[in-house]
Amino acid sequence: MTVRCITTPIYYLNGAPHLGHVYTTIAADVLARYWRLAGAQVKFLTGTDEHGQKVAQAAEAAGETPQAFTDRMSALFLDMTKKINSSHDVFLRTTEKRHHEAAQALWKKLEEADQIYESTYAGWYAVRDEAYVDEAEVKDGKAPSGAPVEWMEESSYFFRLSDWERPLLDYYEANPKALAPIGRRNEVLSFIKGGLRDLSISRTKFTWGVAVPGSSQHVMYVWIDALTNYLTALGYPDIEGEDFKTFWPESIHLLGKDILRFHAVYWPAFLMAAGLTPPKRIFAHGWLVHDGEKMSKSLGNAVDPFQLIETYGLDAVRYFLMREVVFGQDGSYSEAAMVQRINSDLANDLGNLAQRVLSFIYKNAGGKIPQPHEFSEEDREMLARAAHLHDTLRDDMEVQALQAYCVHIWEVVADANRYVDAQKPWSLKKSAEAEDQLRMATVLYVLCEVIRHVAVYVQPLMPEAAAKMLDQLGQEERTFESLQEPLKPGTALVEPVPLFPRIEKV
Ligand code: ME8
Repeated sequence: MTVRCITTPIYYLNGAPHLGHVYTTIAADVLARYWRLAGAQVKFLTGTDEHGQKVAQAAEAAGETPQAFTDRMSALFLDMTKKINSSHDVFLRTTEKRHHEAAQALWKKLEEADQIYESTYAGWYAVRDEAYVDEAEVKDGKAPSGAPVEWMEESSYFFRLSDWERPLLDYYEANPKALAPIGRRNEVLSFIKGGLRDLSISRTKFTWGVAVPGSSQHVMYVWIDALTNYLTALGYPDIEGEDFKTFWPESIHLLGKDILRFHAVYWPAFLMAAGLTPPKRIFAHGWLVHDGEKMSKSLGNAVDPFQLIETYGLDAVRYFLMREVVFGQDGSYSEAAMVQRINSDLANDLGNLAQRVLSFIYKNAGGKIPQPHEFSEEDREMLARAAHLHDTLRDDMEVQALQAYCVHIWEVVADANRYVDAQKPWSLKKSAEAEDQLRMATVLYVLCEVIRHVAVYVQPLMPEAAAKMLDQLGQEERTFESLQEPLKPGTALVEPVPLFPRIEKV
C-alpha cells in the first residue's frame, strides 16, 4: 500500500494569512488529493506556530494576552484552510497540550542522549526570522534576510549541532532524494560543510513558549518547539502507535526556501540525535514575489487571497498558483497573468472543449455517452494519449512537479481540441450517410473518454470544477483506478453549463 504524509509549515500568527501561506497549503492539498485518488493512505498535516518572541510581541502590540491573541489569529488560519478547500487531516496548534507534551518528550530524549548542555549565549538574534545570526552575516544591523537583529546575552541550553556535521552529510549522500530541488540541496550541503556550531535552544527573556523540562526559567527556542509539530500530529511520543509507524517514514515536508536551513539541517540533526529517522523528503519551493519583493506579513506587500478568490473563484486561483510557477522556483504574482491564465487555459482550452462536446451531445446527439464503432488510427492515438497520463502524472507527483502535472494534462486538452477540429463531429451530424452518423458517435465517444480522463486528473487541482465536469458526464467513479475500465456508453449526461467564464477586464 502506498503511504504519503504531506506537511505544510505551521504558520506564525503575527499577521493574517496571505497568498504565500495559501500557496504552500494548496500545493500540499493538491498532493494529498492526488495520492488519495491514487489509492494511497494519506495524512496531510498543517497548523499554526503560536509561541516565540515574534508572536508574543504581536500579542502585546494588539493589547491582548498571548493566549487570547493566538486563539483569535489561529482561527483566521483555520478559516483560510476552509476557504481554499484544504483537505488536511490535522490542523495542529502548538499551544495544544499534546504538543507541549511531545516537545518536552523530544527534549528529554535529546537530554538522555547527552545532546544538550547549559551555557551562556551572546550574539545576534533576528526576531522577525526567529533565528540566530552569525556575527559575520550581520550588515548594518540586519540579517541577510533584511530582518533587524538585536544583541542577546542570556543563560541558554545548547544542542550539540556540531556533532552532526558528518552524519548529516552522510545522510544526504546516502539519500539523494531526501532534499529537493537540487539547487537547494547543494546550498544546504555547502552550509553544512562550512561547519556547524552548537545551537542555542532555550530562552529566558520571555515566557511564551513550551517550558524546558525541569527548568523554571527557560522556555524552548521556538524552532525546536515548532519542528516537533510534525511528530505531535502523528502521536509522538507514542512511536509504536499506528499513525507514527505508518506515516512518519513517508513524510514529505513542503516549505518555502526561507526556512530550509531549519528543516534540512537542524531538524534532521534533532531527529537523529533522538534516535528517529529524518523526514523522507524535504521540498523547498520558491517565493511568490510582488512588486519585486518577497510577499510577507512583515513587509506588508502581501496579496489578500480572499479578495482574489472572491473575484476569480477558488478553483481558478488554485490552478493559477500551481500552473504559473515552476514548483521550486520564485514566481512573480500579477493580476494580469492570472486573468491571462484563466482565459487561455480554463475558458478557451478546457472549458471550451468540455462545453462544445458535451452540449453538442446533450442537444444534438441523444444526450448520452454514444456507442462507439470502429476506432480509427487517430482515435486510438487520442485514447492512448489520455491513458498515458496515468504514468506521466504519477512521475510528476512523485517529485512534486506540480506545474508539470498541469502542463501534461493541458497537452492532452490541446490534443483533444485539435482532434475535434480535425474530426468535425458537427459536420458529420449534417451528413445523410448512415456511416457518418456511426463515425460521429465514435468521435464523440473518444472525446467523452478524454474529457473523463482530464476531469479525473484535474480533481486535485480544481476539486469543485472537476466534480461538476464529472457530474455532467454522468460519472460516479472518480478514482484513477476507475479509468482502467473503458467509459460505458449509454450513460445519460447532465445538462452542461459553462464552468469557466471568460474574464473581460484588465
Ligand atoms: O516560517 N511565497 O512561519 P511563517 C511563497 N512558523 N511562500 C510563502 C511566502 C511567499 N512570499 N510567504 C510565506 C514560519 N510563505 C514558521 C514555520 S514550520 C515547523 C515553522 C509560506 O508564517 C512558505 O511556506 O513565516 C514559508 O516557508 C511559510 O509560508 C512561512 O510561514
